[in-house]
Amino acid sequence: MAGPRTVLLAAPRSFCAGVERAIEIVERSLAHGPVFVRKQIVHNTHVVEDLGGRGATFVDELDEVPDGATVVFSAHGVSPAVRAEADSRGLTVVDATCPLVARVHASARRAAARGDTVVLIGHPGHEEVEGTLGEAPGSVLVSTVDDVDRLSVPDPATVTFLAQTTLAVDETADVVARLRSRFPDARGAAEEDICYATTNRQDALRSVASDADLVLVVGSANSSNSRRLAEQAVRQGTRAELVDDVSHVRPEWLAGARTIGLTAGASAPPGLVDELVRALGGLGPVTVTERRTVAETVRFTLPPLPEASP
Ligand code: 0CJ
Ligand code: F3S
Repeated sequence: MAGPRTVLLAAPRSFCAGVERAIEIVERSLAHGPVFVRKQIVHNTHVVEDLGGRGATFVDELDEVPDGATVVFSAHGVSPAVRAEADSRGLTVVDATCPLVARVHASARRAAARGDTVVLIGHPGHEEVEGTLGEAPGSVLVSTVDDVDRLSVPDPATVTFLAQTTLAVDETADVVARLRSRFPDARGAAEEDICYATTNRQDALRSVASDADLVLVVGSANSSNSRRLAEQAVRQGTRAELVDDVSHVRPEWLAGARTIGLTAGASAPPGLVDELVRALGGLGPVTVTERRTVAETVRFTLPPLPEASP
């Protein structure tokens, strides 16, 4: 048995309103007939496995979807080219793009319409970034302050800054500061594109990580917002591990960790956190304390869903 431990639970943690909506969209669509989902509905192996077990078929691209079938677009959004392809194929589209991603897409379209070059702050290859870049042809992606220093745009006076919704708030502030010094006339408040759930989970973890010997983040390796949580704890000087679930926690990580900070990314089911707390309790006496920095009340309405098949 290990000695007494404290678990500091960061709150808010786990599912956000956009993820709850996306999962409900797939669940409700399944009630009407076969459902294909383009990409992972959210970046979480458990969510994808669970919906797969309930009948959803996950595909990488639309050419794997039969003509006339129902396809759900993931929470991360798609580029206009993907929408056009779905239209031309006669697919029934149910759009699970998070409304807060859709808001960034709308900003990108407005910027492109006035002739601005969109400078998007984000991570290369991420699905959300591909969707947003697609909304503004000629847009450019930057991830770091060094990228900003190397950046060249056709006209420095007509630039709009936007950001991926799941970035680290503190790192993004540094990139935006450098962008503003290079392009003082630019439009766009990129920091405001980082969504409430990302910001809240980072704030909550900040208050926990400084008092912890180890931080465990429940989330999948390809989840941007979950990875940002683990990186943030490390920047605060606390060891951190990102785990899909309790089975990935290595006993040696826990050695000497009297206080464990615990959080979960916006795509990680809350039950996985409960499971982890129970498992820690099985190793020795544990005091669990939740530290809440803010109450979340955001809820999103569902989009139109397919009619029941005859
Ligand atoms: O971009 C989003 C709409 C966030 C969705 C929820 O999180 P996740 O892990 O699926 O996506 P990220 O990789 O963007 O954090
Ligand atoms: Fe949307 Fe933010 Fe969640 S963009 S899906 S509310 S992490």
